[in-house]
Amino acid sequence: MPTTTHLGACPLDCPDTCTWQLTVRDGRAVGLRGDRDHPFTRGALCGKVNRYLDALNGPDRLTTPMVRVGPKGAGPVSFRPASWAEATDRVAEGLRATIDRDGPEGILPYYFAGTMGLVQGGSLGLRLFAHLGASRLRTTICTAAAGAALQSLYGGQVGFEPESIVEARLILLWGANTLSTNLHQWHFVAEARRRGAYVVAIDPLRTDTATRCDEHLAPLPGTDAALALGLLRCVLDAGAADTAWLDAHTTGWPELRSRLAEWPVERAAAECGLDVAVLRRLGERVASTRPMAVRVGLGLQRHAGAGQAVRAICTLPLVTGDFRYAGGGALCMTGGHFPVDTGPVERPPDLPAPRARSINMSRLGAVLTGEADPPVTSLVVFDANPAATAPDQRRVLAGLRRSDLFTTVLEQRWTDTCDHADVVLPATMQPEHLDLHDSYGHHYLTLNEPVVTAPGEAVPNTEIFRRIATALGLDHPRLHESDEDLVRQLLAGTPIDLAELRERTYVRATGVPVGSAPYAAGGFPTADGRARLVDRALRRMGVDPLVGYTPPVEGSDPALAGRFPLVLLSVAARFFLNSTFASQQWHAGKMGPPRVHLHPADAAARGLADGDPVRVHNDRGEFLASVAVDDTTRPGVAFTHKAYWARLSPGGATVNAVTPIRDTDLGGGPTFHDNRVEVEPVPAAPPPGTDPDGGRAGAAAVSSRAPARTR
Ligand SMILES: Nc1nc2c(c(=O)[nH]1)N[C@H]1C(S)=C(S)[C@@H](COP(=O)(O)OP(=O)(O)OC[C@H]3O[C@@H](n4cnc5c(=O)[nH]c(N)nc54)[C@H](O)[C@@H]3O)O[C@H]1N2
Ligand SMILES: Nc1nc2c(c(=O)[nH]1)N[C@H]1C(S)=C(S)[C@@H](COP(=O)(O)OP(=O)(O)OC[C@H]3O[C@@H](n4cnc5c(=O)[nH]c(N)nc54)[C@H](O)[C@@H]3O)O[C@H]1N2
Ligand code: SF4
Ligand SMILES: [Mo]
Repeated sequence: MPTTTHLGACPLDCPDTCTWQLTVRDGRAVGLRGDRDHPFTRGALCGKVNRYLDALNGPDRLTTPMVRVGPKGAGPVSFRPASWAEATDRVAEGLRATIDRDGPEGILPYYFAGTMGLVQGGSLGLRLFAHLGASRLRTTICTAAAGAALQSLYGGQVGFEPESIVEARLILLWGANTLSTNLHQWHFVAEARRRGAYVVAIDPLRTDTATRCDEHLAPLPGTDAALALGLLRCVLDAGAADTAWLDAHTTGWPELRSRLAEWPVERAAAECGLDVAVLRRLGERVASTRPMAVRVGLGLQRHAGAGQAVRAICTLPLVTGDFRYAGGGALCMTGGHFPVDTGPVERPPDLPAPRARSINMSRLGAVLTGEADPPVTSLVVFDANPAATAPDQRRVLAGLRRSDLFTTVLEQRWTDTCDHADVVLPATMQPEHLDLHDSYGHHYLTLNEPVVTAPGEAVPNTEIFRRIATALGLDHPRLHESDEDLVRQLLAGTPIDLAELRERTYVRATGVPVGSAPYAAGGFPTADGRARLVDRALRRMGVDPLVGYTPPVEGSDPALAGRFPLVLLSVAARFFLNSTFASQQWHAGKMGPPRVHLHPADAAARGLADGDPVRVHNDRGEFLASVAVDDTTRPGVAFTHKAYWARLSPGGATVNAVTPIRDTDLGGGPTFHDNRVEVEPVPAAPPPGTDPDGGRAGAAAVSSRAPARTR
């Protein structure tokens, strides 16, 4: 049987957006590897995606529409298969009932980055919901705080060119677990190091990445802005502020310089729980080493003061003048460099779309349990699994179980969210559909074409939305355009054409060459080209216009600390991608059951030994895990991994049972890590595997002796 190979894009929510090479035999994918020629992928995929075919070819793919015939929340037993016609008629009926009773704003589309593709990720679905007048979703769950901070400071999601980091002499990996979440960036960091760069990790946890750096600083969670202000003070005191560059290319340096008078190194160190000498030594290094590259992670923004934190961190290289040099400056996300404008594709000017309210996705649990007026009575979920990933899970699940809520879920496999649906519609996976990908970690645009046969009746999201439009009797041509039409429209404002992309699969899509210093002479995408250390527009949002420090809320609350002494971080898992893969046998086996890592002092204070089953709880809820006792964290700080599935977890709850619904200072992002808990032993219970839904008894299932470090 002939085999063929095809290049395509990894669709997952990861900054690396790899180009992969798929081997296909008889319409079925039989091999997958990284493209050797791609400058960022460099021939390798990550461990989790090396096993992507398990998920693609797995027996758990959804192959037919399903409609609910039993109670909500009971799982697949409550459903029966249905034809596409019956299922989409039901969806149309549900949406119409909401429109008639509550108005179109009673409909809420809930979606995120299950695929990063610009076609399957939003496009036609957003058109349909805009045309209906449905509530608009503010997609805040990941990058809202950093996005707002970067918009304010630099005028957009821009920074140094990531491959150029090889030129840097000092690299700060700030709140970034590069080896786990941005693997392909590591090659360029390692190359810089070979050329003599000094690499520092700034992370409350001693991650694998931190252990591979020259130095690791472990600040208290949520105190990064104080750390950045302390470092800025060192730079000022050393006479190393690049005042000529600041005068020419920024606004607000005189005000910031005055503010630094309030930030002696001693104050900053005390706020961050760091040794003064350590902070001062890093400050001296920052003052004296050019170029410096600050690679900012996304995880550090899940704190109350995240907006100010990202502003302060990204101010550091402005003051040192590092944007003068190739490989110098800061980089959090590269999206702002891409020429693709999704706006006209999501809201074509010739498609009528009434004004509608916006709803913050990070508040889903509150929105579904009373916060929205008029209420949301129709929810359409795609490219997301909120039952596992949204904060305050108890409220999310209570909302999803409302009998007056009509929920449609588009999915590839049965998730916790599907458990609560009225209709589940089977969607294709990446090798089965057409898509176009920009990236938030490099500068290449990638095309992905369908090369294998979808299982059963699964179709792309776009086709599902076309079918729903038809069932609603909506025949505007904009709602029925093909995926190829959509790709052409996405490319319209760019110099790239589809024929070229078809030939080459990926092209460098920005005007920023490798080895360049794009902001050496300012030219930031602000109105006047200057970076804004002061931004008066922030006053209206109740945020200090000047770069400063917003302390954590729960993290620094002494009363709460009495009852819930531990700050709990829930970080990315190496073998999952958010909740994707958490139901796959190989991936779940690599991660093991949920664990909560404690410093030996915190474990001893609670009489806990490695492997003990525990209950992690606060006023919002609880979840079960086993304890890992190691020195990867500091006293008072615990951590676990995000995005296990409730249904597959002991006690039927995950870490999001304890995380809060509370907005970040800027952008309305979630504050998963600004979260206090207590950890206590649970009694030994029946042998593992007896009853996965059996409440606390299930804790035995997680009582495994865990290896010390697993990230
Ligand atoms: N393997 C894998 N890769 C992923 C993902 C995944 O789930 N698994 N998720 C993808 C997604 S959606 C995202 S958003 C990115 C996230 O990418 P990262 O930001 O790299 O990942 P996180 O683990 O969320 O956070 C990074 C580090 O920030 C640290 N941190 C937490 N709070 C603070 C703080 O207050 N200050 C500082 N300095 N550090 C802090 C955490 O301890 C953690 O080690 O990764 C993407 N890549
Ligand atoms: N406690 C805690 N929780 C967190 C975080 C944290 O740090 N701590 N991090 C947050 C972050 S950074 C993020 S980005 C969110 C992510 O939250 P979600 O966006 O909900 O991420 P996933 O869990 O990966 O869910 C993606 C779903 O989309 C589906 N999917 C993929 N491709 C397609 C497609 O083409 N069509 C359809 N219909 N479905 C598709 C996948 O099967 C998967 O179930 O989670 C957040 N949750
Ligand atoms: S998840 Fe990230 S690192 Fe892994 S293959 Fe996909 S893009 Fe590459
Ligand atoms: Mo994310």
